[in-house]
Amino acid sequence: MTSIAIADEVRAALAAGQAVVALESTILSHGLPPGRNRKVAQRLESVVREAGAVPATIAVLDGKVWAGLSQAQLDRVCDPESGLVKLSRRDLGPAIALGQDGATTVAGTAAIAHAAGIGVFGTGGLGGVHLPLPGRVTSWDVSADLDALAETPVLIVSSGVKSVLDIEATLELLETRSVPVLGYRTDHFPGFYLRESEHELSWRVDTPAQAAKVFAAHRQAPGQAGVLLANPIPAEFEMDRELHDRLLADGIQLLKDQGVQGRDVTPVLLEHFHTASGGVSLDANEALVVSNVTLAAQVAVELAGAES
Ligand code: PSU
Ligand code: MN
Repeated sequence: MTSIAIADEVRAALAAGQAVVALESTILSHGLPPGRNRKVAQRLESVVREAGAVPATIAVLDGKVWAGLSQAQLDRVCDPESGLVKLSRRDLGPAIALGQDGATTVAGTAAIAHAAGIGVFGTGGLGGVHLPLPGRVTSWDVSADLDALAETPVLIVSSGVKSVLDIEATLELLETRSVPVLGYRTDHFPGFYLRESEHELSWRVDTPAQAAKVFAAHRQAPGQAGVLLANPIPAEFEMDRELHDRLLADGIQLLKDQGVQGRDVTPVLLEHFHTASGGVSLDANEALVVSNVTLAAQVAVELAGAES
């Protein structure tokens, strides 16, 4: 792996065996509107600190990979004028070689976090398996987030996958790729804007300490896979199911009408939800990512305590 510029505070925490939490930047640059994204960036770093861990937001700036960003760097990531590209794991080489600015997805962030020695990562929604295009039986749009999870021994906290995805296929693939999925205080896989999907999970944990214990044992077991800790959106921010289903149906139609494909699908769909719901989905998105990042920090603190 290329050299990573690790912020001083992050480096010191890692050297001392203290808790560190990786945060992605695509949710900031491509998942949330300008202005709001900067506030969320600040809030995520604050909740990590309040839980006793050090935040390491990950991005590529001027072709350099960063783990831990300054305030000015966060400004840059959140400014649409900066024109950051969305970087999945495969895009890291080109972005570095060509000296570009880019925001890392879950796949890109997980790879960099692991290379930097950071084991825990909190985010909003994980990429997954898309529904097939009209006329097709299977979809070839499968997020590289799933492969990254299968090949990177990190623990990722998320509230499930976006509602436009095929949840059943996503969970099947995670099973095939030997990624354990733990429900946090739930027996069902969460539905991102909704607390529950109909899909049952094999494993459940009820405390950060239990999650840390599972992750520690998992790392000792054979294989390189990560762990997915699935944390439902806080109850008071769960979206009304009817509104959700209507936005989803309209969103899918919009993607079809505009011929949106590939890496643009997620940002276009999120933007549709945010505008068409009058900001309800935006509040939901912020609440769930704050909750996930808080839980990630609590798990990281437990892990650091167990290892010291
Ligand atoms: N889901 C969200 N918000 C996001 C993303 C997903 O609700 O911002 C971002 C994450 O960075 C995730 C990426 O890793 O989209 C997945 O994109 P794709 O499906 O193109 O792999
Ligand atoms: Mn995709």
